[in-house]
Amino acid sequence: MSAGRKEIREVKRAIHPKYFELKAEQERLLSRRNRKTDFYNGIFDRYEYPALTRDHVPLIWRYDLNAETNPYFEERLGINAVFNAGAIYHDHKYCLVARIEGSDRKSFFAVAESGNGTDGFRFTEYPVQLEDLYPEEVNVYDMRLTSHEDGWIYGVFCSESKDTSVNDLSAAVAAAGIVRTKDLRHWERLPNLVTKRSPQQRNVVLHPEFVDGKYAFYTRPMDSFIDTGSGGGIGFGLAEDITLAVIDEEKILSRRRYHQITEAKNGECTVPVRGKKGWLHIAHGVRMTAAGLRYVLYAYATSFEDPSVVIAEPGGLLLGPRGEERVGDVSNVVFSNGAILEESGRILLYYASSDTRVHVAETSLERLEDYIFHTPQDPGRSPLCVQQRCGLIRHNLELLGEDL
Ligand code: M1P
Repeated sequence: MSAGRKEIREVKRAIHPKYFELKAEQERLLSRRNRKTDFYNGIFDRYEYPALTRDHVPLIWRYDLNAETNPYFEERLGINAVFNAGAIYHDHKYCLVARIEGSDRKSFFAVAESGNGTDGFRFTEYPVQLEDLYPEEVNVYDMRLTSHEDGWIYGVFCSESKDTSVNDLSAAVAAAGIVRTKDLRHWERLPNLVTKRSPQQRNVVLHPEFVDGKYAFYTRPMDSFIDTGSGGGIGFGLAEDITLAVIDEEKILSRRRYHQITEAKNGECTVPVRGKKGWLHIAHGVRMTAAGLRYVLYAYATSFEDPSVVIAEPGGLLLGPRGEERVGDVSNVVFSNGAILEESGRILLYYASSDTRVHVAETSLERLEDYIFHTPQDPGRSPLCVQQRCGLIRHNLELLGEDL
């Protein structure tokens, strides 16, 4: 036997046999085809299997394969969850930049690619290795990807640091981090966004086009890390220079409202897409319940002339957690940071459930626009909601030719 062959055999012998068993199992998961469920509401279709879970994370990111140094084949660097993924169609592939949370509670980003956008997502070789610009930064998460008209793909994410100004161990400060790339492999980190009037920011999304020649951001002004406090909802602000982005003024466009789905807080989710009548937005709304915070997705539209002006705001939620989606690390949550609009008009919406896994739902530009412009607004009070529903019933009884 040649020396080279002997070496290969020895290296293989050093690999723990359990690796090959788990690898075959993972391969079955990664090659499993996804399909639409029977769920029907006319607005979107849900797919049966999550697009990404912690079980999709490569084994070589988690285990030391060496049988000598890892005789029990223990997971050395565990993964807790894979969720809140930014999404983009790039280089003929559907790409997600997922938030991966390690067992140590710190999150990082990794790119997963699929040929069809609904199944077969595989992580690329290494996680994203962000430039370490801020020594005080402890955690990063929730990247939104914007293909901007300036030619770059931007990633805007939450950069979290400990709040050292107060005597509270869990106090934190959230800011918007910014990176840019041309290939989803090499990332240039830019300074964090500065919002002069808001002490904290999360859920910041970059608009894909210049507005008045400036970079336009959807923001979420907050007084503190968890509570938005005086922050009235989703904000909008302009920055002259993306390499040193500063927003002087934020205008609130999608407001929090008492006894609506946005009462506790809300935030922009996906990068808005151009419809026929306006920019179509998907956001999340949060309310407090006896079981804790409940997160759902909602939609609205803004004007082409001024994307900070809301022109349609359907009442209620677009998508809420159902069945198994309700349970996870942070239960009763659906959250999204990414959707892909295909040339055909098909939209794939990637949403995470309960901060645990990533699902895919499908709609089209026409269907989403119809939903946004023709779903009635929330009338704000129960008696008005009853009137609204009775109006629909009368209309249908008339159509059916039945007694009113
Ligand atoms: O746990 C639910 C979500 O909580 C935060 O969102 P928001 O800032 O709107 O409260 C984020 O940490 C998000 O990642 C998480 O999914």
